[in-house]
Order: sequence, then structure tokens, then C-alpha cells
Amino acid sequence: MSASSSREDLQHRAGRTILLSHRSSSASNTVGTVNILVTILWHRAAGVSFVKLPMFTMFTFWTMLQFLWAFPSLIAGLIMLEADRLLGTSFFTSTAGGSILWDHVWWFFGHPEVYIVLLPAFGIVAGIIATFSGRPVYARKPLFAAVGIIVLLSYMVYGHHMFLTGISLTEREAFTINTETISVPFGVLMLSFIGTLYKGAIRLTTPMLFALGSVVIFVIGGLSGVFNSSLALDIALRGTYFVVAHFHYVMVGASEFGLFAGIYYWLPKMTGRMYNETLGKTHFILSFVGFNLIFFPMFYLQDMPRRIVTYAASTGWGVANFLSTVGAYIFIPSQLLLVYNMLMTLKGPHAPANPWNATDREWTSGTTMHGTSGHDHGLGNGLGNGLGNGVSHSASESGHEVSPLSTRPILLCLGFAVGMAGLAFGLPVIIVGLAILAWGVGGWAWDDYRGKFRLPEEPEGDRWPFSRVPKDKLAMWTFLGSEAVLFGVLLGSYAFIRVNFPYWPAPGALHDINLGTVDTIIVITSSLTAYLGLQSIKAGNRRSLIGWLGATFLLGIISLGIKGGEWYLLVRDLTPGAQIGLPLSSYFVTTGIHGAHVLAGLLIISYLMRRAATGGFSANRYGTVENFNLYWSFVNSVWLLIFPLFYLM
Ligand SMILES: [Cu+2]
Repeated sequence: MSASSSREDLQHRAGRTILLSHRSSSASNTVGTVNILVTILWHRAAGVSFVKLPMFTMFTFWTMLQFLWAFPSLIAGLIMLEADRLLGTSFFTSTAGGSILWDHVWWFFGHPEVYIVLLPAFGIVAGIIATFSGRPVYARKPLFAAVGIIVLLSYMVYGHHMFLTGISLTEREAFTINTETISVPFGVLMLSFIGTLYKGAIRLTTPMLFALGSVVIFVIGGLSGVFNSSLALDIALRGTYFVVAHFHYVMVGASEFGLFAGIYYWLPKMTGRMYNETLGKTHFILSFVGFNLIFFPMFYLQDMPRRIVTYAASTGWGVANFLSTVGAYIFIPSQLLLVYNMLMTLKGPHAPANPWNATDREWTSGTTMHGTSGHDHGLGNGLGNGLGNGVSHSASESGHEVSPLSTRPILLCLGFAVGMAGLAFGLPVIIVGLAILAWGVGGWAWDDYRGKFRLPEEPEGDRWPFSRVPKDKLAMWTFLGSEAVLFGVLLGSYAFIRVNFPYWPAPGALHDINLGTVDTIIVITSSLTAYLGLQSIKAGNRRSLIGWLGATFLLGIISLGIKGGEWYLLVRDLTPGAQIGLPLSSYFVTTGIHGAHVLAGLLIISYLMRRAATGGFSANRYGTVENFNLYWSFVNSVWLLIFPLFYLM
């Protein structure tokens, strides 16, 4: 093998690994999202309504809805891209799909992603501004609604990234108007911040300086965004440094300064010690000056194209670029001050319980996060501390120390990641990955059988509007909401391809309609058997539950068998090495992902049967069977969409 071809081979492998690990990280994102959303919906302390949530948690709540509905689009896009690269499908290499299809799928994720990065930072900023103005957050209710509207609009404006891709004029006009609308809810945010500051007793501590810096930078970034959202101006500004400046003001500046504000604000909470205020303020001044010096001059480079190595002196771009370079030499090294300050804090003077005289719960509960007697319903309510609460409950109420904490999920993730890397690096790596995965899943199931995760009921908090919904059911619904987007994007891509593809095969030409019909009847029947199983256990009949689960399992196997047979016949007729046409590309990927869901369902059924056999379910305990029914009906309903679209039309 020549040197260049082995390098290409390496690049190819690296690209594949990155692609696959992106997809697995998107999948774990979904699970984490469900966790955080259900925590916020179900584990609020008594009296904490949505509007009374701590600012960071409130903003995180909305951001999680963006995670939930934006990431599946990225996952679907990456699945199609992988299929193109590894299996020879032609989603993005054909003219009927191509780069426009990729743009749609990518930007449906990509625009919300900007707010996914920005909004949590603004949640931190909102809380900090209130604390250091000594005033409550101004206009909480409109603020809550405004963030919700931002989330909603974020899904509708993505086309402003596609003004010059050849989409129709009507689409471009619609996306211009949508995008400009988004400045209204952001205006509400700014008014809330200003209203909180107004007549406040302002203390310019390091967190407050960074919070205000974040707002100032965002205002500049946001205003420049109004120019970009105009179709006419975008045509002139596209691909220039003006866009680079806008993008960095919003994505980097506003978010990063909010993040820094949060680090300083909660360092005393996290470590129990105070950081050095003078160093913190120096860090702020250097960062603020450095950042603006890097990116503000770029607003003047409206004729300098992006992604060029060098340019002639006659262009006149030299001065602005020189200033940017100076700014970078100030901004980047000054971050070492933050690292140094954080390390020094570990040895710093002890912090009082509430050094900021803040009114949020994480400060007023009188404990620190690293302490052991934690009922921190403030910050922790949103992120992670729900678990900590669980520990203290189970330890105090069961009398002996049984921790529900488990390392198994981490093993599962590790195994999954290694296995995925194996797809690029060869069979031995896959085997190691699968072994770790099996160890993680097996151990997890074993812990579950031993009742490790059974926790006592928590005291009733504010669960509106889900007071009557068990939390695992809520989690299942949330998860299915995200799955609906995944299949929605796959079927949307089908529709896009179908509209643009010139010679779609007639019904019956590719797929056997009779076989599809038989399969559909089996699928519907399996929904019925699963439902009868649920009814049996509700009536307390465990044997009957096992019987119906067995029947469901069998029907699932038969359905997968039929699809396997259909796949075999289709693959047999393909020319080896040739690209797979769009109709079959779409069919293989959509039914493949659906089949994977059926397979996961079969695994769940075998788990349920085992648990039923060991007495895990009864007339008052059948929640898991009910959740499986939800999942199974969802997967089967998706088939009821796939069947007519691919077989009958
Ligand atoms: Cu955008």
C-alpha cells in the first residue's frame, strides 16, 4: 500500500469514527434530556411552580425541549450520511436529495443549537443580575413565556441559513419574516434584565461583571443578526467576516461570558471557599477588551471572504485583521487567570453559606453542594442533584446504607462507544466494546432484580400539570416525543426525495404488497396481544401476562423475519459496489431504523417475561408493562405510516 493511500485510509477511518461517535453522543443526549426534563417536571419542591423556578432551571427547562426535538434531526441526518458512506445509499450524493436535503436536516437542528448554547447561559445571567441588583427578577411570567416563544420560533426560522441554496423566493421571504420576529421575545428578555437592574442596589462583583458583559455582547450580536436575517442584506453579507463577527458575538461571547459568570457565582457553593475577587475582575477586563478587539473589527470586513489564508495589502483589510490578532493575544492567555483562580480557590478562605445575600434556594437552604445533608432544590433541582436527594432519602428511610447509585450506565456508555469505534478500527475492538456493553447491561439488570433501584416514594412536590402521571410514564412520553421527530425527519426526507425524484417505481414494482399487508396485520395483532397482556396483569393474572407477552414476542419475530426476507431479495438483486437508488435508500434506512426499534422491543419483552416469572408484577404494580405498551404502540404506529408510503403509493 502506498503512503498516500494509507493516509487516505486513515482519514477515512477517522471520519467514520467521528461520524459514529457523533451519533452515539446524540443518542445519549436524548436519554440525558429525558432525565433532566422529567426531573424539572416532576421533582420540583412544594410551592415551586414553573414561574417560580430558579432562573437557570427555568431556562434549562426550555432548552431541554430544544434538545429533545432538535437532536433527532441531527441523528437522522447522521444515519443517512453513514448509510451513504458505509452502505452505498445515495441520499446526499444524488440530485433529488443532495445538499439541499442535507441543509434542511442539518439546519433544523443547527439553528435551535445556537439557542441550546445561549439560553442556559442567559438563565445564569438572569439569576445573577437579580442577586446583585438586590431585586427580584422583573416580569417573570412574560420572561417564562418569551423563552418558550424563542424555543418555538427556533424551529421555524432555520431556513435563514439557506437563503442562497436555491430554495424558492416564497420560502426565503417567509424565513426572513420569521427570523425578524424572533427579536421580539429576545427584546422581552432584555427588558426583563433592564427592569431588574432599574433602581437596584447594584454590586459589581466578578459574576455580575461577566453577566453584564454577556448582555452587552449579546445586544451587539443580536443587532447584527437583524442585518443577516434580511434576505437582501444576507445576499451581500454571506460568507464575509461580518457573519463571522455576528456568529461569535452570539455563540461565543454571550454564552461564554454567561458561563464564566456562573463559574464565579457558584464556586463558593461548589468548593465552600472564596475565589480571589481582584484576579476575577482582572480576568473580566482582559476578556471583555480582548473579545471585543478580536471580533468588533470584523464587522468592518464586509468585503473580506471567509476561509482565506492570506490577502493582498491593497485590499485594505490589514488594520482590522491586525487588531483582531492583538485581541486574540489578550483574550486567550487571559483565560489562564480563570484556571489559576479556580485552582487557588481550593486553598482560599472559607466562604459563608450565602456570600452574595442571594434569595435563591440553593443559597438559602444553608448547606453547600459538597456537604452531605443536601436538600438543595435550587440549582440542583435542574441538574443532577435529584440523584443526591434520592440517596439521602433511601439512606434515612431504609435504615441501612443501600445506595441506588450505579456505575453500570457508565460501563454501558463506554462499551457502546468502544463498539462504535470498532466499526472503524476492526473486529477485535468491536468484541471488546460488546463485552463491556454486555457487562454493563447485564450488571444493570442484575442490580435491578436485586431491587437496588427501588426507592421510597418522594414527598409530594409541585408536579403540575403532571400530578397524576407516574414519572416513568412521563419519561416514556417524553422519549417518544423525541422519537417522533426522528421518524418525522426520516419520513420528511422520504417526502422530499419523492417530490424531487423523476421516476419513482409504481406500487408493487419494488415491494410485494401482499407480503406487506400480511406483515401489517401481524403488527396490528401484536399491539393487541401486548394490550391483552397489560389487561391481564391489571386483573392480577401473571400467567396470562406471560402468555400474551410470549405471543407478542413471537409475532415480533415473525414480522422481523418477513422484513429480513424482503431485504434479502432486494439486496440480492443489487449490483455489488453500485450506488443504491433513492427509493431503495429511503426504504432500507427507514425500515432498518424501524426494525432496530422492533428488536429493542423484543429485548424489552424478554426482560418483562423474566421479571413477570420472578413475581415482579402484580395487580398494583404493572407500570413497566404499561410503558412497554406505550413504546410498542408507538413503534407499530410508525409502521402504519411506513406501509402505505412505501408499499401502496
Ligand atoms: Cu440561525
